Amino acid sequence: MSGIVLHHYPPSPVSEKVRVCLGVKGLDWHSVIIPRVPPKPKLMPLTGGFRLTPVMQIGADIYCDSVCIIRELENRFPKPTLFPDGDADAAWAIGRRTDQQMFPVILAIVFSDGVQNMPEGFLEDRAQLYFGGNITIDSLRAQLADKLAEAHTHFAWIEAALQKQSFLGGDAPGAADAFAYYVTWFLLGRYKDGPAFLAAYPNLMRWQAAVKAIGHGHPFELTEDAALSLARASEPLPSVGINQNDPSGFEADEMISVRPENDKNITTGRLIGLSADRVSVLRHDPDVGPVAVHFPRAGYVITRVKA
Ligand SMILES: N[C@@H](CCC(=O)N[C@@H](CS)C(=O)NCC(=O)O)C(=O)O
Repeated sequence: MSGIVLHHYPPSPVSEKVRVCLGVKGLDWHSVIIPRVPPKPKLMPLTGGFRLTPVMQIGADIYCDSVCIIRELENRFPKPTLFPDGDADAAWAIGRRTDQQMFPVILAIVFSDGVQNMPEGFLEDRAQLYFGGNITIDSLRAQLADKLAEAHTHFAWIEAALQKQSFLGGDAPGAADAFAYYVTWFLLGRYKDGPAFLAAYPNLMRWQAAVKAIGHGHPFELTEDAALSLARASEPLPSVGINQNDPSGFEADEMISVRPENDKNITTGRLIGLSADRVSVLRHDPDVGPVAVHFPRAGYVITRVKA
């Protein structure tokens, strides 16, 4: 077994991005289904506060955010690569575009359809997380035409990119496909007019069927309690050093807190790793003992905790 534990839930689009990468690599992994809204009492001992989905665990190392997860998958399981054309930067640029420009637009479109069969508190929670609190279904409906127009701009670009090649990185699938697929999957599956909207893009529809056919590798169900036991029985990997050129001036072993730019929940711990791509803290949890929690550097706010 690979040792990978993915904490996720099936309808999570960002988790779908990671599941496709697991499929491209053909990995086996443990699947832990977590709640769709807080509280997430059995995830918190691992992340120390971070509540977004997905989270990847390998032993006592916890990887928060799909960007951090996918980088770690490529580090630990390099073959087959997620960057078949050798241009990882180009793939990550597509990822930034789909995460930062497309995902918010698709969210607004999907939510304008209303939310049926959702857990209690779902709409209030997501309104706060994604729209800063001040939205209603009616206000989203009022913007729908603009959001659909913006979505066309992005999907037309994917359609054009797929004109002469099977996948976004060439003949073989990779991370760029996962990055563009998850927003397509979200629109197709959760917006009632999504299939009609995307029917205008034949290359994209052919491609999305091919990415879907890749699957998710080999998931095996695991309970949240079993995942906590795995962390308890493991030691985090050794720290990886501090980038002295980081503009923050943070030093090894300082107590810091880390949170996503769009969320108030913080994770506090001792700084054990800082690079251009990643910030890592070590925390001691009463339930599971020492855990290293890793985040992307970009898009996260790091604060020094006063002693
Ligand atoms: N930047 C994060 C975004 C993750 C995200 O927004 N995930 C959604 C689910 S698709 C989420 O966390 N929703 C709230 C929740 O699951 O509690 C990443 O790439 O992992």
